[in-house]
Amino acid sequence: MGFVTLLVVLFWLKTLIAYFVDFNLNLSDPFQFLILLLNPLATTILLFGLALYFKRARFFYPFLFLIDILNSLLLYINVIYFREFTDFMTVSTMLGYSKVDQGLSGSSLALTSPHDILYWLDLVVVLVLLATRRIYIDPRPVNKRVGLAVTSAALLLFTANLTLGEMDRPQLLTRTFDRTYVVKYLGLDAFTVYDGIKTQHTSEVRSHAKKSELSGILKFVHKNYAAPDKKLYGVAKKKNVIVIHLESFQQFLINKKINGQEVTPFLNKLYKSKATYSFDNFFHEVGQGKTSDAETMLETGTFGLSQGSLFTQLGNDNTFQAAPAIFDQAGYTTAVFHGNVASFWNRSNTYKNLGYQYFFDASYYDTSGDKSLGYGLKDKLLFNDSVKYLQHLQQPFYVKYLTVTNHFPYTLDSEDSTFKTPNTGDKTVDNYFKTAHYLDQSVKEFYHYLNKSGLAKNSLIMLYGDHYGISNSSNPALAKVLGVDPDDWNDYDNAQLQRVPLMFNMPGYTHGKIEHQYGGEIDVLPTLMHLMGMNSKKYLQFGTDLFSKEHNQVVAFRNRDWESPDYTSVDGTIYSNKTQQEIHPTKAQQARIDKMQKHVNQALSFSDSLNQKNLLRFYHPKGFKAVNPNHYNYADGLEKAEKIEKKLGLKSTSLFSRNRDKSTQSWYQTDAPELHHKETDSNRIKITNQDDTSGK
Ligand code: GP9
Ligand code: MN
Repeated sequence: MGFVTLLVVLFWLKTLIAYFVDFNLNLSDPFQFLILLLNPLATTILLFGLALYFKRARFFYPFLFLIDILNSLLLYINVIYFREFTDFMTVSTMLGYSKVDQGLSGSSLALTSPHDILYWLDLVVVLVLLATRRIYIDPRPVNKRVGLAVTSAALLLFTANLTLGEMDRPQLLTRTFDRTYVVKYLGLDAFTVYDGIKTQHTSEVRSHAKKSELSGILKFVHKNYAAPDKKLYGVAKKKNVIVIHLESFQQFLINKKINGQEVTPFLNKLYKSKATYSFDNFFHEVGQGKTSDAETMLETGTFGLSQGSLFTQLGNDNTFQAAPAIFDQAGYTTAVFHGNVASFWNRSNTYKNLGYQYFFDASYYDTSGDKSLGYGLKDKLLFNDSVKYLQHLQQPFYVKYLTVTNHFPYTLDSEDSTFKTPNTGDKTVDNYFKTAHYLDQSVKEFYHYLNKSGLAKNSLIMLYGDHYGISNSSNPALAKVLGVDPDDWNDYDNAQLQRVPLMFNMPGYTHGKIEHQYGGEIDVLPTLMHLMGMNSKKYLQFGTDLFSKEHNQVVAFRNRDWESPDYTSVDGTIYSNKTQQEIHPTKAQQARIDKMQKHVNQALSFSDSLNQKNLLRFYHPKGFKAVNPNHYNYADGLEKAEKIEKKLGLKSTSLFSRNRDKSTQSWYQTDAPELHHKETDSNRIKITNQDDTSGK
């Protein structure tokens, strides 16, 4: 027992060295610190304790040593891997399956560091002590019950650990937004086992998949296809596409006033502008993958998964025929601007499979001091600080801005806002209006630049809210602001609040209006493609063009609830949208309802099967070139863009070239106070770029 304890303690200390010296785990509070201190213990005791089941010393000692060596090896390869990729090694990387994780570049020797000796020293010292009999080999067998007791204690400790983790991060394992989080809360061993089980499951599903399984999906998709409205097909042909992702932004914010002040005056203007097609019955359809689910639908035309995030679970390996690649092959430059770390939602890997040429993540911006909040660079700075990259991209481009400031818990530094919040008694609800107001100002500043630079008139700007910002549990508090009695609040009301904005703004256009048809995020890609004059028919997309006369107005939610112009279905209960009351359907109504439910079930399960089994690898739309993720590297984006600019010379269409090789930054006006803050060493997020191997 003493010997096992000694090795456990030594291994625990080594793990803490890795946690605090080598891994960037970004601890935000003392509670997380406590969990981190504890989390290596449970699995180490569990594994090392197995040795106690061996009665004979000649098995006990070698087994214990072997476990220690293997576990040290796992820890150490992760230390090395982290130094290069700022991520943990997944099982599929270890087994060499993954398409996007390149091997360690250069010599791994360059990635070692003098203190690495500490990862092995304990084993050497203990061996020497054993050999020189300073540690005495005890031949007496341990009682079997001791082994059982230790195993049970370890399992109990693990349960406690998991509970603490879930308390701090609900749905830690089901959502898995970032590998770092799992290691931070549960430790490296638990992460590896968890990841191994998932990998095994995915690869099993895939290896059994056959090309023939595509045929049912193809039939469903073809039957659903909705032909474009001829008047709108190609209205934005050859224009730039600028996607503005409005984080956690719900439709009720549009035209809302608090204490007599408009919350989002600029977006309200865009919303009713003649240059904009806006939608007032448009719903988000995300599941646990939240932002990444919205991205999945918008980029691929397929749904997120029923559990967790497609980006994290399948993003490394899946075959996609997605917007970035489609635009790329139509001659567009494609890029994402996002002020959070690239590993979040596994974007750095997934974007390569989607075919994004550039990813300007947190490592491209000064996020120090007050310039960022928990999810990254503040929006006003994101738009302003992206100009230096945007202006070097060749036009036409398809670019996406992922904002973050309007994100739970909706805190903002006092210098960023004077907006007077309501007083509902729920801090989340109150502050939501403040950060939404900030987001509105950020977009307004960006538009000023778009107009000044002339980009506006050459672009289609698509704005959308990715998902709710106020969860159902806070909706009763919100009800007061919406002028509804909180006591009358029910599931029907929750469902109605899942509306988010969708706007296609084309400065200079004059036929825009507010559209009332029902639709959801799954419908965006075919709609956008048709506006751009791109045929969507050959792609496997699960939504339909919102402007088409044949557009299907049944909106599928990830949990199989749905929304339609007449009815709302929540958990099997049907409400009439007209009376807002539960109905008990007649036979004829029931038949219609069943038909809608069947459509929803089929769409979701066909989409899941397509993605889970990676069936697009068997599908080859004519003229579409398969994406090779290894062609993309997201380090040195600016250098890459400038090189292309130089090569093209007079033919370069970047803003910078068009402005006679002068920066356009001075056209940008922002009142962000942080602009004048010096760069400091403190940072609210940890920035790293996985593709940057220069060691800068
Ligand atoms: C983080 C951001 C937030 O990078 O996209 O994601 P969410 O928590 O909304 O899914
Ligand atoms: Mn989001």
